Amino acid sequence: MVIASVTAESNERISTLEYPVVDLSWKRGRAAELLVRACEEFGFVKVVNHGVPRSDIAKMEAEGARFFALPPCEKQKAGPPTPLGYGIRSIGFNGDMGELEYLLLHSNPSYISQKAKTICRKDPIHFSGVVNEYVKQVRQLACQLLDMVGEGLGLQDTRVFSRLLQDSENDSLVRLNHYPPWPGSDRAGGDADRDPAGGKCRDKRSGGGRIGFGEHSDPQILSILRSNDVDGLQILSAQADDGGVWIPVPADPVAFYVIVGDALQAMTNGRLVSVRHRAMANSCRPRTSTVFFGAPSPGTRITPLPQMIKPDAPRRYKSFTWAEYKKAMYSLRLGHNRLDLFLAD
Ligand code: GA4
Repeated sequence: MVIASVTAESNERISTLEYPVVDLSWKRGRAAELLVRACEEFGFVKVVNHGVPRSDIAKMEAEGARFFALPPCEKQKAGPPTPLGYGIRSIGFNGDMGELEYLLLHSNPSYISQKAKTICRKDPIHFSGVVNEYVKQVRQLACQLLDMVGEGLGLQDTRVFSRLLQDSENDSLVRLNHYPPWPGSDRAGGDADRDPAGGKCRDKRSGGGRIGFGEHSDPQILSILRSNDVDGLQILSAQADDGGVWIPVPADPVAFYVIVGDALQAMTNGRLVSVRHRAMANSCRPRTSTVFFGAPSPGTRITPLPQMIKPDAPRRYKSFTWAEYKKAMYSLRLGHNRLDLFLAD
């Protein structure tokens, strides 16, 4: 695994932090091994040479930009979030707030074509075509990565994870986020400010600042994220001494970022970890991101795979359905460690 490093500045210190990168043009066995290591150590990996056509990415980005540029009253027609739909600042049902607006959609084509009528009234067929193609490509990437995880873990049934995302009843979602520019970012005391040398806008890499989407883990199996060229994503590295350090992950619009979700942590009996992460909204330029959340069908039972339970790795989680997990997550705050509710006795 290639380890990329970033230098983070905060008021207290300057440190070099690392995150893993896997190139899908590497030999499959080697890439699978390194992918598993990244998911064990970080629960996160940047993936390059992923094979998703640039044109599909560009079309999806253009649809997001078109929607978020609409007047507020037009965007509201696709809301309020139930949790699906258009939302602004409010996240979930329990008072979580962030500096963003978003479209949260089910990945099912019939849902998308229905919802497209409120999102893109001029050409709903074009909108749903673009989203469906993007979802198809990114789901394929998620399945390829999950098969590699199955191989890297040495499972006999290497498709055990990807099958869940291919189920016709799968509950996968797609989310378009728009983090507005921060007008305060050029003022003294702002977390992002003007570069004194060039007068250009720059992002500071860590420390305080404006939260776009607060600290959380993703509940699903695997999330596939990409963004425009504006920084903001941070992952929490578990460190024994100070309870974790925020690692800023520099934006790379041609890469995808892979995030292990709670369901994959449970199925691997804690061997792969669902990474806590957040999005900062510190830049004087708008940040946009698109996330595919790969989830099983509501009735699927999430349970540690028997091969993952060993004398030195006793069973850590109870068995629960995805519907039960969703019920729990929507009754809790964003930052809750919800998987802890399902620890084995
Ligand atoms: C976090 C990951 C995904 O964005 C999401 C979020 C969901 C929502 O925005 O509706 C949740 C959050 C996320 C976890 C806890 C609950 C549900 C907001 C919230 C407070 C779409 C998801 O699946 O879980």
